Amino acid sequence: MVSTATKIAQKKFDNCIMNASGVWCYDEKELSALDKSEAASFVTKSGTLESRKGNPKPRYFETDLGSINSMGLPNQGLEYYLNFVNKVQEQNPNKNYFVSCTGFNVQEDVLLLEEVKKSGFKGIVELNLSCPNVPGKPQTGYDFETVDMILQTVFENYEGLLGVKLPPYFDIVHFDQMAKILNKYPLTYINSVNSIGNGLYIDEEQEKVVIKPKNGFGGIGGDYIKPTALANVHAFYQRLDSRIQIIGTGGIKTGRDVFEHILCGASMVQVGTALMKEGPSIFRRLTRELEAIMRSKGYEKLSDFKGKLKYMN
Ligand code: RRO
Repeated sequence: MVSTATKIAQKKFDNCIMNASGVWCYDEKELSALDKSEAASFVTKSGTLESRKGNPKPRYFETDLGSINSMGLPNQGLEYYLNFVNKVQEQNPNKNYFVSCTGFNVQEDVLLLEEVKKSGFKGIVELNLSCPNVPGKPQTGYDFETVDMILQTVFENYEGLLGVKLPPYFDIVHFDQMAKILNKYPLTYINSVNSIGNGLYIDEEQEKVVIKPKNGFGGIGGDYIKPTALANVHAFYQRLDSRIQIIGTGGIKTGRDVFEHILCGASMVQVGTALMKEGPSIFRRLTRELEAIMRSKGYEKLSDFKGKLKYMN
């Protein structure tokens, strides 16, 4: 018997595949569809203190190899997501859920987490430190001192289970520096990676950008980013204390991609662009494909291969 079950912070999930925040999680209708699918769980769109309309459309575009987006954090406000997830949690006491949130400064992060606490939410919070698309706001995850200060302040004020969504890093020194900061805090997990920020996709015939905000610059997802995502998952797997788990996100569209993320050290994986393209039925296909790979290799459970990437001598 092959099992794709996993645990995050001792909470059990009967599968290891779920949505990435921002995809199929904007409102109750989308979240309910995920809840009914074979996804292990769901995470909401990152909620802010007030609801937001986001950037002007078109703000998402699919390419053969992935996607580009500059959504600009459209969301219903954190309160909406907490109310919905708490309701779903009551109906499904054996499932575990994630709520994503993001403030525009550390004071807002603290207020958001107070709201989480007050709501009685029993799941896991994902603090998004890596939105690439709000004009004039740099990605927090690239400012190491600010990440350190935010985590210090957040953990002085919040005792629940909390992970962070990180941008991709591209330099070994940055993996070292960021891991040193992350290891100081009682994080439940890190999620690597958010989209690769500020790419540019061009319609060659029209000689024109394909999304309106920021003159066409946007976060890149899909096939383009799998090698970067795998590198980030594995770099942090090598450097983080084993108490901090890893959720792998980036370029997953087949069971093989899921397998590779887990081989690099992920305990759970999230699907963004491919979920957008295929819809929630993708979770059934990915699960069957992962099971087939595990069966063919004689693996029964994720721990048989998790983090066991081999190097050359
Ligand atoms: O809403 C967005 O534009 C967005 C966010 Br918050 C994020 O974290 N990652 C992304 O690719 N888009």
